[in-house]
Amino acid sequence: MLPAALSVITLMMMLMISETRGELINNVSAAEAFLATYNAEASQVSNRYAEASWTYNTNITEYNQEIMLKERLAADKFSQEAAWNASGYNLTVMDATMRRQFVKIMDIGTAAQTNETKLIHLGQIESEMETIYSTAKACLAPEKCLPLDPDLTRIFTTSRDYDQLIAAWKGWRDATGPKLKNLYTEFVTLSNEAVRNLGHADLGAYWRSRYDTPEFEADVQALFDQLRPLYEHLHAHARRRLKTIYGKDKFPSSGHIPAHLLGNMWAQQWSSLVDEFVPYKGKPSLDVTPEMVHQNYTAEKIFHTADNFFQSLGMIPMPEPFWNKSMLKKPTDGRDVVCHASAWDFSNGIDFRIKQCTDITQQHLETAHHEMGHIEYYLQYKDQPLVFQKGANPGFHEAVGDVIALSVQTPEHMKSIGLLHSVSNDTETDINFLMSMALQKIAFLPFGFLIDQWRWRVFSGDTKPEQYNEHWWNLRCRYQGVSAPVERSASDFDPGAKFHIPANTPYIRYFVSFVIQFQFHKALCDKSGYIGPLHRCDIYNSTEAGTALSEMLKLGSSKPWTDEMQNLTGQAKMDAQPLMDYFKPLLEYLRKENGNDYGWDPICPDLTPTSSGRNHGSKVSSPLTTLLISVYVFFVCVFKL
Ligand code: X8Z
Ligand code: ZN
Repeated sequence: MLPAALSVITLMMMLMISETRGELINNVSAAEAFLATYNAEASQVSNRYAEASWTYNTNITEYNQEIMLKERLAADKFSQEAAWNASGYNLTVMDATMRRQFVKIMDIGTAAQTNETKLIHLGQIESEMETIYSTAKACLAPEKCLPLDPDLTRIFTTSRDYDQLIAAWKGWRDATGPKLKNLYTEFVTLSNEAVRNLGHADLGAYWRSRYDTPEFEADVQALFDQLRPLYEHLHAHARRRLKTIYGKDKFPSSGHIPAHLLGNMWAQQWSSLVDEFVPYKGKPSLDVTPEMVHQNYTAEKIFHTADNFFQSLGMIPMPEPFWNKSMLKKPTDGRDVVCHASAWDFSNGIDFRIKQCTDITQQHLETAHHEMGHIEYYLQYKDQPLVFQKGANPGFHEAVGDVIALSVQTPEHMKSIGLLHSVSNDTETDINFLMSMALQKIAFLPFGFLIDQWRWRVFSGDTKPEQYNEHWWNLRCRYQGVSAPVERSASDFDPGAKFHIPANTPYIRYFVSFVIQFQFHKALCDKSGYIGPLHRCDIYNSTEAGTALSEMLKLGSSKPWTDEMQNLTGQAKMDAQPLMDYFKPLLEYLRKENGNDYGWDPICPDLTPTSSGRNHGSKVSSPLTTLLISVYVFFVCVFKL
């Protein structure tokens, strides 16, 4: 009988690969020897690819791209061969841990493209897209072309000039999307073809398989629906405040917020508008950026602050090579680099690095903790077999640093590290603080949810290339309640203006992380002995919390994530309740403030020049709405209802 832990996909993989094989190897000692050799060789292959990729990421040149692609091909071929060899072993005679390793060795993703020309081409397309994104500059005027980091980002965080923000918003999309669209279409075809060799329906199905949950799509949809009221009420508050800054005439009657007004290139997190959005403006500011600048914070100091927190929990300090080899600042020697922050594991147990174009801001302080969370995970699971050197699921990896940052950002903690001067203990300060956290955490939810809603449909073929941009905006309008500030067309490719699309990084992991990090936070606060409202908990110095977190991180992906969730939190499922509990006082405040003034039309406003007024759109734009109104008018006129 086959063990229950073998998924359908695994079985298909085994069948497809072993179709042409003879007898399977039943000898468990031989399987053990295979794993030992695999681990040693795979670490070396992975290390070489990581080195070449780092060189390219920190110095984008054609030459470095070529070397990186050579190593990627070597790694892909190694994976193919290992998968083939692993498929010769009989999984049914193994214990669960050994079998789990074999299954993971066979699950090689797009490396399963057996046509070498296509495999090489896929690598080229992916690196080409990353180069286009990371070297793009938005031209705000003929002589004024600016990179995303730090220039355009600074415009978004500091400018309140409606037209300048439009120029930056449109300029960035013009500089990225159109150059990426055809490459992306080709990328979709090639990657789908590759993962179909493993029995996955398409690349989206392959990505979702990392969560090992048959109902994963329904689960995330249910979480999103549960959290939707929080976002709707935050959105209404933001819209009201923005109308006072920019004027009501700049807002469509559909209820959407123009996407360039939320302090962020993608309207994904609204923290830079905290001073505009706090309910009680008379209280001291919670934005610590000016204080960081005043105290001459450096990138190094930011990362030492983060390291200090991990150490206070008794967790593993950043090792020496981290401090010597990381790229913590954007180079000033004219080199092009991939500025989007990332954390690197060189698969040799000693070399771990962060690459971040750190700016001295509160947001970068938070990102530094986020990235260091990845490194802490790498350090904790470094002694696991290579295939288990991964997060329990991708959302777990994204959550580690954020959990730490939830404590760091409490006003009491900020005061203890000298970044806030006074912290009063009143309800108004509390609500202001919750608003600042909501701009980071709640504002993000629909964005984190929708990116892969879009991609899953692109990969499945439901969304065709000519519908890419239209479907993107359908989701942005429906879920985020934001609309394009200028007319868009099918030749635009606005998803390409967000790093994770050209870089091919799955995104639902962040939505998952934003939910489960509150589950983790609650569990760790309990372990630390904290009693009180969740949003005021700071686990600093709690070795009980640190030990519990380390125990989980050490396991890597060796156990199902549900077991790890159960161990830490006492329940096996993703659960939005701790997030709801954290923000409960804010939701109560917002419900009162908003009354019935919240929500938006799910359909995008009409932006064509013929529609009434500039950027006004209309709430009655859908044919269905028009029909309903006509029927209503008919009944009113005829029957005098
Ligand atoms: O990409 C990231 C991290 C690297 S894993 C900086 N994040 C997402 C984003 O920037 O879009 C963290 C939050 C969401
Ligand atoms: Zn991350």
